[in-house]
Amino acid sequence: DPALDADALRERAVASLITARDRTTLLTSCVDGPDLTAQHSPLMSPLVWDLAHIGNQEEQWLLRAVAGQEAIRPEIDSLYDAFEHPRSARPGLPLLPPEEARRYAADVRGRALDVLEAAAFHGTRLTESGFAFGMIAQHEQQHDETMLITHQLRRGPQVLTAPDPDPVPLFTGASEVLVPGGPFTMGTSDEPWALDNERPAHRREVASFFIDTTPVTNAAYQAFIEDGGYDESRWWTAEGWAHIRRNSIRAPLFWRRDGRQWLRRRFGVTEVVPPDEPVLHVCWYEADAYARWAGRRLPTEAEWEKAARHDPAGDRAMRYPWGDADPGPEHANLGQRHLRPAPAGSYPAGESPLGVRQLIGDVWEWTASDFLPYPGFRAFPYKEYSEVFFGPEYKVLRGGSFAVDPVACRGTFRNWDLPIRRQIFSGFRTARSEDV
Ligand code: AVJ
Ligand code: FE
Repeated sequence: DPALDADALRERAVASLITARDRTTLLTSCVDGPDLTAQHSPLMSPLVWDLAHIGNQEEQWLLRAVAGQEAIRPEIDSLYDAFEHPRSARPGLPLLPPEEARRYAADVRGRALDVLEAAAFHGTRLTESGFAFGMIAQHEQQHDETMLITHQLRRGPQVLTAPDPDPVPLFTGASEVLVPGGPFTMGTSDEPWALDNERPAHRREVASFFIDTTPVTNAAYQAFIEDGGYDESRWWTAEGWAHIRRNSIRAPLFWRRDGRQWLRRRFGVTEVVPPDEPVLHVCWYEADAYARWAGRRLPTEAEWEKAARHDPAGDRAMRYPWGDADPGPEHANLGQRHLRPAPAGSYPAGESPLGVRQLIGDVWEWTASDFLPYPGFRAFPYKEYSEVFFGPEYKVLRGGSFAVDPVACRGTFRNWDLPIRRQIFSGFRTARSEDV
């Protein structure tokens, strides 16, 4: 019944937009005005920029592109165009002050819900299955992750709290599994809200390889540090070695040595680095060097996706490691429900058929691969989402972090960043070829 489908899509779109706005509201109301307009790091926008940018993107896509409405405030478009002004320059712009930014985003949202109420979910690629609404919910959630990064970089007392993940017994399963070689289906052509870079589905040949059953832990990473990992150029690529020397990098971001132990700052609180938790805030160069030190390597993006989606029993590409069901709290640490990764070995209900855990949630996982288009890629609906970033400068991250909402996380979802970046919620797992 197509009418029922439309109701279900409308409900899903409304719920996704509301969940995103609740998160945005929390992240922009837990600090006061000066903290919203301040720049907490040159790597980040002022929070008040993200807030109005969220509203502006929603206005451009849901009100203007989908519904054909006139611009509410055409003069502000350029202020919130990410390509016109680098993040470091945004505090100097005549941005909407916090109250005005809030009102603007709320005004757009009110009108967008009216558009959604009347929307048909077919006819154009933008409205097919509610794509534009899903895209905008994902966009807001991506900025909610960005704003959480800003909160992590901000100096000052704790303003955000969340319960810790449930403790689990120390993981004692196999440390790696063999993923048998052969073709699998990478990417998707039928996930309605998948973004352009995840498309289309295509066959890939992947040789047999071993992959870690859990992300690399702080304890394992500390062993690399204690073994002099940051002092030996042989573990590093030439660029990686130059980068860590030039910037005196000797540990993950936010870590500080205190006698014999490591401390880290996390959302305004200093704590002992928890040994069993996946390592967080490492750049691609650090992940790559650790893997080489361990006699291993980072998985390629195709290997990661095969480990996460391939069902060897049915030669079928699943939406998630556990199957096709939407992520629930039993599957993965997503949605800023917790403000830290869960211990390695958590979420047995979320493991893949071969027994790989925590592929989804907890930490973004660096892969060996550059961010490139799939065969048959078509930019949609705008080149600036993915296409302008394709090339060797950006490395792909997979799987999402604790800060990512389920709406913006799938077995096919692709994230990317520069190999020097580590303010992001990034970790990794390692792999090795079968014949090595
Ligand atoms: C996909 C996370 C790299 O934050 O730069 C937000 C997402 N694109 N607004 C980013 C995005 C436009 C993007 N990443
Ligand atoms: Fe954006």
